[in-house]
Amino acid sequence: MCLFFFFFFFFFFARIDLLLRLRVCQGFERTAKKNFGGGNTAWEERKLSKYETSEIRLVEILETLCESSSFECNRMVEEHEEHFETWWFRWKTEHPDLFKWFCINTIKVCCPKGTYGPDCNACVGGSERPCHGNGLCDGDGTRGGQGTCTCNHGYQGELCLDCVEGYFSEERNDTHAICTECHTSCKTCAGPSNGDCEDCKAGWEKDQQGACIDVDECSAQSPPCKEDQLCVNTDGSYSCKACDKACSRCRGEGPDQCLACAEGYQDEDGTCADIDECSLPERVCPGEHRECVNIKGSFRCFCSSGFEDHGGVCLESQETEADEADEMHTGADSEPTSLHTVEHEDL
Ligand SMILES: *[C@@H]1O[C@H](CO)[C@@H](O)[C@H](O)[C@H]1NC(C)=O
Ligand SMILES: [Ca+2]
Repeated sequence: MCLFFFFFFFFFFARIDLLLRLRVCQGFERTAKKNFGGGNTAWEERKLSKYETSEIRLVEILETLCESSSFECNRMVEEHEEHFETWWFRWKTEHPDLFKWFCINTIKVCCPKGTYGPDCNACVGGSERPCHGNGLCDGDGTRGGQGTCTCNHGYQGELCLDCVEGYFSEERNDTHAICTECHTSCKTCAGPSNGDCEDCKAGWEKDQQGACIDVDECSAQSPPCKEDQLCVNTDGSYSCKACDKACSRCRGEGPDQCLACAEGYQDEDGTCADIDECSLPERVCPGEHRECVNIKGSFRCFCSSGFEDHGGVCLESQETEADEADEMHTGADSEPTSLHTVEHEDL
């Protein structure tokens, strides 16, 4: 009869339902422990009184087993009310752990910790320390899964006793393994320091003592950055930073670290400074009614107030004053830029 119930249960209820029950049961474990022992001494002390062993008390407790919002949990408790009654009046002294009695042994939706599958077999590595303490057992505590291990970071192998590349074995026997990360400079290693590297990672090389040290890419024969960039060496790598815009080549940050000045700048006491083209003896904005504005690294030409550009010539404006500002043009590159914008640019 019991066997019949077992098969009925497993073959006539959908698998989804089983997963749902498992979830409910796992949540149920906490409340069951809280209400029925697992160190609940208050209950232990009071359980001999008439009230504490009464059906009224059972009903009260069943009402607190589920969150009122959990439809699935309440449905399951209702569905198995008889089981709870049986346990309450017959088994709770012998099997005080309701979760174990109900979820694992009676309705069989869970397995004890460290076991998995329909028959609650021990996980790989044993039920005491599944995966030798270095991984997760597939299906642990459920009636499903394969019992195989997904190893924690740093560990590998069916038994999670081997170290992955970049980790070394600190301790190892048939049942215990501790894998520790190598020094950041090592690709593979036998110990924790950079002197314990077997191979260096890219960006590191062995020194005369055999320890992995940073490669200074910036001092190489042909440095890796562009001509107008500053090369910055870092541990295991390097970076390229744009030089100050006053420099065309540089040895550091700032306009005083230029090796050569950029166009529109000139050396003044060791610093590359902007050239004020507008104050050069030679006029850079030729033509009548044309004015010059100096900007950093360059300059702009535009027609004077009340004039506008017509094919490179500044002619008296025919439009109202309000429009004039918008209509003013720059000279040399003849980009339509208003005076307003020019005045704010880098000045
Ligand atoms: C393996 O190592 C662990 C931890 O060092 C130790 O507790 C255990 O007894 C060892 N087992 C064997 C078989 O040597
Ligand atoms: Ca480097």
